[in-house]
Amino acid sequence: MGQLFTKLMSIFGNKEHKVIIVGLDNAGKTTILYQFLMNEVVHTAPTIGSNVEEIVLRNTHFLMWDIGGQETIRSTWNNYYSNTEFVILVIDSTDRERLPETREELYKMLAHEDLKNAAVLIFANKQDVKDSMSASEISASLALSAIKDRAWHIQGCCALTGEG
Ligand SMILES: Nc1nc2c(ncn2[C@@H]2O[C@H](COP(=O)(O)OP(=O)(O)OP(=O)(O)O)[C@@H](O)[C@H]2O)c(=O)[nH]1
Ligand SMILES: [Mg+2]
Repeated sequence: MGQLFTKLMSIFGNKEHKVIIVGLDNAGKTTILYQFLMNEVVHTAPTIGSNVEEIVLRNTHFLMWDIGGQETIRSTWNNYYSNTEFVILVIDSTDRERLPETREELYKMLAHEDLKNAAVLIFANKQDVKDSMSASEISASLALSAIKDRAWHIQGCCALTGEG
């Protein structure tokens, strides 16, 4: 039994899961990546291209790709899609004006063949800022309840403290 478990763990436990972190520029993607990696806030500059880190959470290995969110870079997101198991969409909850733009990017991603089996985690980031939109407000604006073809979850968070 023990041996079997060890064998199964060696097959499943060490598998690396590919995660992509996407969202508009300034959403907090890079801050979140390094909060995951080091439990620290790093000083960031806008990401041109991507950052990648291997992160181990409860014995599970994730290869996390943090991709730049500036408009010109968004057209390259699809180069990162193949074999992605989890999409983390980061939203700046203070940025009401650009929520429709995020919504457009989200539904474009969901329609992409390479992401049809990927689960989606949405971080409603910057919850520390007064008057930021709540996770439920964002959920309604993005019509998340209409997503029936995959697992998804929305979570309010603050990348500066790691809360959420
Ligand atoms: N108040 C507050 N500021 C945050 C939070 N998360 C990130 N920031 C700030 O938001 C700014 C942008 O963060 P980044 O992590 O560089 O954003 P990004 O999504 O990687 O941006 P691009 O690389 O341009 O796509 C930085 O000044 C961060 O310190 C948060 O939870 N609360
Ligand atoms: Mg970045």
